[in-house]
Amino acid sequence: MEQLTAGQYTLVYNMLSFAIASMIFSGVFFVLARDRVAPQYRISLVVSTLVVGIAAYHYFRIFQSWEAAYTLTGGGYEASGKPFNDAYRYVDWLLTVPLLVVELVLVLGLAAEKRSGMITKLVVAAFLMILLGYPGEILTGQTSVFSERGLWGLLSSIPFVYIVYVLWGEIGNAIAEKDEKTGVLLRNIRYLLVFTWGFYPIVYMAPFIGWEGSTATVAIQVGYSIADVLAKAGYGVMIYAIARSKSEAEGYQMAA
Ligand SMILES: *C/C=C(C)/C=C/C=C(C)/C=C/C1=C(C)CCCC1(C)C
Repeated sequence: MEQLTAGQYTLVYNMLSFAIASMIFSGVFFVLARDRVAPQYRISLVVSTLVVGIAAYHYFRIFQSWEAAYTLTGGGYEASGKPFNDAYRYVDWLLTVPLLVVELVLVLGLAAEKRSGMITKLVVAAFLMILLGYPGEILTGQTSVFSERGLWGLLSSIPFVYIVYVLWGEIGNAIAEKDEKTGVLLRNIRYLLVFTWGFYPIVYMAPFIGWEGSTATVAIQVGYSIADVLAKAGYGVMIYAIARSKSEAEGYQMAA
C-alpha cells in the first residue's frame, strides 16, 4: 500500500462511515414501513432489509480494515504493513447483487411461471459478473485498458450488459401496464438502476485514465461507496415507493 495524505485518508474514512449509517438506518426504515404496503409486496422490503444489513456488516469490516492498514506518522498516513482487504466488497456484492435483482423482479409482480426462470438466469449472470471482475480488481498498477485488468473488466461486462438489458425490458413492460403514478416511479428506478450500476465499471477503470497509487485507491473507495449507498439504500427506498404506490392503486388500506 502507498502513503496517503491526511485529507485522502479522512475522505475514505468518512465515506465508509457514511455508508454504514445509510445502510443501517435505511434497513430500520424498511422494517418499520412494512405495514404501509400490501402483504404481497412485503417480501421485497424483507429482501431490501437483507441487502442493507449485509452491506452494513461488510462496510463495518472494510472500515476496520482501512483503519488497520494505515498509521499516522507526522502529517500523513503511512502503510502499516497490514494489507487493506478489498475482498469484503466483492463478497458483499456476491450476496447483495443477486438479492437486488430479486427484490426488483418481485416488486414488478410478474406471473409466477415467468418469474422463477428469470430470477435464475439473472442470479447466475450476477454471480458471473462479480466473479469475473474480482481477479482484475486486485491487480494494481495496470494503467492500460489492454492489460489483464482490462480483460477481466471486459469479461465481467458481458453478464453486466445482459442483466441491465433484461431488467430494462422487464421494467418497460411493467410501465406499460401500470397506473400513471406507479409508471413514473418505475421509470425513475430504471434510470437509477442504469446510472448506479453503470457507475461501477467506470470506477473500476479509474487506473486507466492515469490515476495511480493513492489517487486510484481513494477514487475507487469513494466511488464504490457512493454507488453502493445509491444502489442499495436509495434503490430500496424506490422499491418501497413502488410497492406503496401499487398497494394504493390496488385498494390496500393500512390497518388503523
Ligand atoms: C450493491 C452493489 C452493487 C449494485 C454492485 C454492482 C456492481 C457492478 C454492476 C459491477 C460491475 C463490474 C463490471 C461491469 C466490470 C468491471 C468489474 C465490475 C465488477 C466492477
